[in-house]
Amino acid sequence: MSIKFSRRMALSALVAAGVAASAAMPAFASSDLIQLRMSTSGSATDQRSIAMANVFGPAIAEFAEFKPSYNATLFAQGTELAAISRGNLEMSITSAQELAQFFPEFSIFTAGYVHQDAAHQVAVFNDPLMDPFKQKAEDELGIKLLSVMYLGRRQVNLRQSKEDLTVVSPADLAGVNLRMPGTDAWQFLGKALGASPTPMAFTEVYTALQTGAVDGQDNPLPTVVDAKFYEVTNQIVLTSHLVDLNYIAISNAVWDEMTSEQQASVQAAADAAAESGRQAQLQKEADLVSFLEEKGMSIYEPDLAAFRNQVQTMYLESEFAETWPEGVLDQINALGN
Ligand code: KDO
Repeated sequence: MSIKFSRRMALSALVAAGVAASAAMPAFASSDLIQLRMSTSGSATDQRSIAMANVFGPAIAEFAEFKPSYNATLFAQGTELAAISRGNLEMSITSAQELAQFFPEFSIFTAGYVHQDAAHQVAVFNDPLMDPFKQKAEDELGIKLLSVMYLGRRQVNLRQSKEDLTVVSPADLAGVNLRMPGTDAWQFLGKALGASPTPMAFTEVYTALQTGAVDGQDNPLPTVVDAKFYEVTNQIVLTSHLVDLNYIAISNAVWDEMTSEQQASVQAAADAAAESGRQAQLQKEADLVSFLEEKGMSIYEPDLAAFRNQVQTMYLESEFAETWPEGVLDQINALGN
């Protein structure tokens, strides 16, 4: 595992140019409504997308046109932040893993078994400990993080039947070719689980599972259902290794052109959308075990202490932990149960 500081430096130059370019090109269309194009790799039926379309968009419709685009059709997964910085996009539903490519310290929010639940994510996001992280994204990337969205507890989802492979501890995942999204922080999480991680964009995962190009993937239960991964896999191991989040991200240049009333409306709309999506996703997580069992999936808990011990130890001994600001992990833990 290596953290690519050199890439970060290269990206800083690109971003500096992009921020300047975006400032010169305000995102106003002839209609005078502020144009807010949002690119996400999520589907239109994902709860985060639904919340943005049904709560965020209508709440700001008086002065802004919210134009979401799904399934990474506008920008490929992981390229949205650079697109916003260059002034080619106004919004995305981004991840800490993507931000960690620019700012390695964001990897603290990507580490397994750090966030405890949805409420803990909100407490962390709204705590002053987040201020330097948010400020850096604004200053160096031209991106404002508006609110935190709940994606859910990531579980290990495999093609093998439970009879052929029962996963009790990380040792059982040795040699398992586990698709993880394509950044260093994601790949490390796959390794920490004991698997052999393979980088792949989300939109390619169904086919890769169907053809056997990978043995499995990890995502929360609502995503397994939304993307129909249950059609091409046989078991889910409830590792809950990452209580996963996304941030609602918006271009700073566009934000700065809004009036303070518009900014307040956008902020309130983002918070309301995040809350609505969070409640919907939590409900789905609770409901979907029986749905998936009816579809023939084996769903079971492994030795959670064994997974937690291995994952936490590997993170603390990693180069990632060296980038975490002093004391922040303790502050995060203190905000939990
Ligand atoms: C994924 O690629 O597995 C992931 O769950 C990563 C998340 O950060 C998020 O981008 C998500 O995909 C997509 O929105 C699809 O749900």
